[in-house]
Amino acid sequence: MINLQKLKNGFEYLDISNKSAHAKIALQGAHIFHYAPHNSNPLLWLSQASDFELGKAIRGGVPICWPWFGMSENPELPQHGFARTSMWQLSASSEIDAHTTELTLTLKHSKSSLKLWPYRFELSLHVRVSDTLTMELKTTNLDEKPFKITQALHSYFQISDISHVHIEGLGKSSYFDALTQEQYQQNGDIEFYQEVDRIYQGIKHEIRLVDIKRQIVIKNEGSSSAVVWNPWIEKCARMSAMNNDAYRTMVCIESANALEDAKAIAPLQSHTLKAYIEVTNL
Ligand code: TA6
Repeated sequence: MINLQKLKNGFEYLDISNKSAHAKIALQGAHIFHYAPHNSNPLLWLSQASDFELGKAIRGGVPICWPWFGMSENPELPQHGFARTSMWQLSASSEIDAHTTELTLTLKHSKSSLKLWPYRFELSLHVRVSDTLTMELKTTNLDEKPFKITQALHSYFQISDISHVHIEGLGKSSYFDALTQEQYQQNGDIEFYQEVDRIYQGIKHEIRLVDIKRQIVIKNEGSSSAVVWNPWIEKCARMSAMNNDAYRTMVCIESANALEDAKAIAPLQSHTLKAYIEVTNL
């Protein structure tokens, strides 16, 4: 079942339920802010202090960072681009079977987008809600000139506690550390003892977020970079829409095209970034 819901302030989202899972997707930002297969607690973390306000990104779920990840060269432009605060359209939906629902949300260039980024485009997010979650973010260049994008499906995952989790699958990758602005080599699993904000590069394998009772597996296509982020104590206290202890129950593993994994897209060509997320109970 797909229901359009509206909060008192006008904020609209799609409530999707089938025999395998429950999900919620805001029309602003095509932002998935809840996903729970029926055999598991929610996979996505959502801040208890999150604002559901028009023009402000939800803190949690899967913000879409596009057409740039992080800061643009022009510091006056919004961090992580404008897609996450733009209003998208539901362009297709289908209940494939009792266990599977598919939807497509679309964003096109507009007068306001052209002021921020001077290209005509179509961006679509195809979502498959079932016992796994699949997101396909397709960028099509509708302009006469080529353009280059960096992007991320900035997934916030719900965890039992930051001291109980580790990340497998990035053990042989190099990464750019956004905190020191230096390049390092990862050796072994990632554990968290301090703020982590890294762009892993040259990724060829699936990534596993291992918690006490479950493991979340992330498989990406059209991407060779992934961001791992936890703000830790001080940054968490400074962050908007985040309680002081929120860093304990979330970690971001973001399916990305960042740094040298940026994508140049020629006129009338497309690029698709795909993330496939599943949970297994341990
Ligand atoms: O992906 C990591 C990151 O770029 C961090 O540096 C960080 O502050 C964060 O995303 C959240 O950004 P936001 O713009 O949503 O506050």
